[in-house]
Amino acid sequence: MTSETTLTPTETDILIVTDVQYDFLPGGALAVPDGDAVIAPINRLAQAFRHVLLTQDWHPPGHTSFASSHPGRKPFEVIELDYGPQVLWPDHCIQATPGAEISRDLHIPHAQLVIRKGYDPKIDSYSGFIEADRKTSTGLAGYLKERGFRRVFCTGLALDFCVHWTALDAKAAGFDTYVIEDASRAIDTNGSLARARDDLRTAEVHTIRSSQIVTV
Ligand code: VGL
Ligand code: ZN
Repeated sequence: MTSETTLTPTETDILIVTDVQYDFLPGGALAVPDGDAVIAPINRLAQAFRHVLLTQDWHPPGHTSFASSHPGRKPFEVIELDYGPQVLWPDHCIQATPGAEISRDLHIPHAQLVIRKGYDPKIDSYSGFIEADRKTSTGLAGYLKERGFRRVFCTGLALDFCVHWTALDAKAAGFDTYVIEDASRAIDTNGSLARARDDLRTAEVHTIRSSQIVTV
């Protein structure tokens, strides 16, 4: 699609709102630069979608993705785990802590599902679909297929990690997939944003602006 095309959400479209949680917002443990800028566009977009689901990063204390779990390591370093390279993060989104709560400034009472991810102590999960071992499924693709969805629209935090992997996996699962760029913000560590954009383009995930969604 071209950049001027507009889209009207239908019964077979779903909006995915990724990880709009206090730890990723200003003042949080892993604050995404300008992260709170996603809230207004997401609230606006959500009005146009009958079907919305949220994801929630949800780690146990001592999670393998935390730098604090690896003596001598610092946040944003990359280490090799059983399943491959892993960026190490500050402790964040610990289950049932205030930082793991979804922002109360999101106004999406009609959201139908919250999918939690990253709860296995030994496996990270950026994607809402498949964990970082690239084997363990969250069940989300099956859920969306069983309900007859065809197009998936991705928003939230962070563009170069959880939104990126969620969009790639949605596409790989057979959904026509869109990332709504101005409803997302990036962490951008070690070139991650440029890589994410390349990967999305290669995978033929569409990148659009929220103004292209008809929200009457
Ligand atoms: C995320 C890093 C670690 C994200 C989650 O939501 O993009 N990034 N955990
Ligand atoms: Zn995380």
